[in-house]
Amino acid sequence: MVGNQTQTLYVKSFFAATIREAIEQARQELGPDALLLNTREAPPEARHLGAFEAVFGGLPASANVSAPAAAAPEPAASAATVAAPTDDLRAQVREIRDLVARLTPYSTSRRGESALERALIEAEIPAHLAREIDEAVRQRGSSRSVVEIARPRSEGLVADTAAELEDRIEVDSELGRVVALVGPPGCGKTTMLVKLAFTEGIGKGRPVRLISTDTLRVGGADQLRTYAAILGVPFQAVESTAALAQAIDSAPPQALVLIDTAGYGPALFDALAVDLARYVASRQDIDVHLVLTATMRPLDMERAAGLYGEFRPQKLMFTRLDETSSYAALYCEAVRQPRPVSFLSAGQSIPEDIEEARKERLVETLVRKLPECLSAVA
Ligand SMILES: Nc1nc2c(ncn2[C@@H]2O[C@H](COP(=O)(O)OP(=O)(O)OP(=O)(O)O)[C@@H](O)[C@H]2O)c(=O)[nH]1
Ligand SMILES: [Mg+2]
Repeated sequence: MVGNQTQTLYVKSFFAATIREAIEQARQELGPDALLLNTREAPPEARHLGAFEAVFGGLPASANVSAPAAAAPEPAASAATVAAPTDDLRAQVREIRDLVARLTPYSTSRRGESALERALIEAEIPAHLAREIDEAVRQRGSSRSVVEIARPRSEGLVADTAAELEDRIEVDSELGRVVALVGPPGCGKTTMLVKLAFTEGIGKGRPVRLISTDTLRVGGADQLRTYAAILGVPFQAVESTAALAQAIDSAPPQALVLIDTAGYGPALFDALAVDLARYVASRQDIDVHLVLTATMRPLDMERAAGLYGEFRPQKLMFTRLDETSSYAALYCEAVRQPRPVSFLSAGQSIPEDIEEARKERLVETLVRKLPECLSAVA
């Protein structure tokens, strides 16, 4: 292993029995900022130093290179080249790093799209978001150390993409004292509410109060009334916002108050839900969660979110994760909103099928599909 430097840009060769060893030596000596410029079999005149050569470039500030600035070049057989004509060498180094990153699988451009971008689209991520994620992953790639860049394609790219996907969403399973679930008909509000009563109330030794505002439909409140009886917790069906206010305010301060609402489609929402929505939105102490199903099409999710936006939900819940093999739609809705995801449901069993939202879980199907999608578009 030999080399020399100027005070500006240096280029240095490392020789070893394998390329990996040469890169590791370079990393130890030069640190993570040095750039891998080339690897090759060692030329005959340097073969005695090692079978392979890894050529690195960088700025002296980032390297532990001991030769003085004016050191004379070493003999040709083992010497590295020196070059550095411009003032803005840091910019040059960045450029070279980007170039190296572009030569790696972070972007294997064809028809203007990168492989990752096309793989994300294949995994049902909309084109504009796929492009943004691809760009961000490329940035991550270009700021990685050369050794990491040199890692096999799948490891680095999938790990960077998973990290980028996770960074774009929030999770928060902290419940307020008073919680209301709102959302389209049949999305799983009542079922989720009962699961919460079990796990977040009774399971944690906390008193629970169940309230249903679903009193316009015949038998609307009966399901929750029955569960309240099974759980042995107080239940109240309220027919007006005044009655709702009274029910909330009369609950003990330490109680978890869970409010169920009826689901209304666009045709009935204005007539039947707006008063309740305005009241709920006006109360700062109500923690409103919008419940959507993982099986909804992205546009339908967006429309439902628009309609139920009247309630000013602070968080999102997703149900029916068990009924789909792709979480792309729910992931994109969580990114689009952007509101934290609180709880997930992947089945009908009460209380088993509830889980606190975790980022890895929300990107799980996308990350699992990625290697397959990458090889499909390669
Ligand atoms: N497969 C599956 N079914 C679910 C899940 N969550 C709820 N369900 C089922 O979906 C159906 C509707 O659930 P509800 O809790 O009554 O839905 P809702 O939002 O209260 O319905 P409305 O009050 O009519 O608006 C029930 O049969 C539930 O068992 C889930 O995560 N997976
Ligand atoms: Mg219901």
